[in-house]
Amino acid sequence: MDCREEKTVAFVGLGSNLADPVMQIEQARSAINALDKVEEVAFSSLYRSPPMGPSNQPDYTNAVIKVVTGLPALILLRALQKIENVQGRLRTGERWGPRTLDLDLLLFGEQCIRVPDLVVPHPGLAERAFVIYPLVEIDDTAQVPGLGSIAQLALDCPLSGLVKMT
Ligand code: A4P
Ligand code: MG
Repeated sequence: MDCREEKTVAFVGLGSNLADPVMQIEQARSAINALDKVEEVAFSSLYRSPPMGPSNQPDYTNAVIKVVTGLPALILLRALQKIENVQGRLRTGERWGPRTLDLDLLLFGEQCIRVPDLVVPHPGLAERAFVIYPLVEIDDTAQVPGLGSIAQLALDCPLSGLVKMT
C-alpha cells in the first residue's frame, strides 16, 4: 500500500445461509484479503442467527471483518459485490431472501454516506444482533456516526437467537 494514500478503517458484515455457509464465509474472507489496497485488521467469530425476513429459509452464518483500506467507499462496495457474484449470489428480487453470500459495508471511518448505491452506516445496523455482536467482539471502541458507541448499541440490542459458533 502506498504510504501517502489516505487509509480508512472499515467494517464489512458477512452473511450466508446457502451452499455451506461456513465455507462461503471463509472463502469471502480470503477474497477480501486478496483485494488490492485492503488489509484485514480483525475477523470475528462465526455466529449463527435465525433469518431476519422470510422465516422459510435456513439460519444464517454471520461474521464481521475489520479492514484498513486505501479504496474509496464506492470502489470497495463494487469489489465486495464482485465477490458476492463470484460466490454464486443470485438476486431474485425477494426482499431478505436466502443467499450464498451477502457482504454489507457497515462502517467506513467516521463517514456518513448517502448516495443512490450506498448508505453508510448500513441502515438497520442498530437493530441487527448479527451485526452488532460480531462487530463489538473485534472492536469495542468503534463509533457509529449518528448512533454512538457500538458498546452501547450492544447493551441495547437483544440477542434475538444469535449464537456464537466458534
Ligand atoms: N447498498 C446501499 N448501502 C449499502 C451498504 N452499506 N452495503 C445497496 C451494501 N450494499 C448497500 O443490496 C441491495 C442494494 O443495497 C445494492 O444495490 C447496494 O448498492 P443487495 O446486496 O443487492 O440486496 P440485499 O442484501 O438483499 O438487500 P438489503 O435490503 O440490503 O438486505 P440486507 O440489509 O443486506 O439484509 N438474517 C440474518 N439472520 N442474517 C443476515 O445476514 N441478511 C439479510 C440481508 C436478510 N436477513 C438476514 C441477513
Ligand atoms: Mg446486502
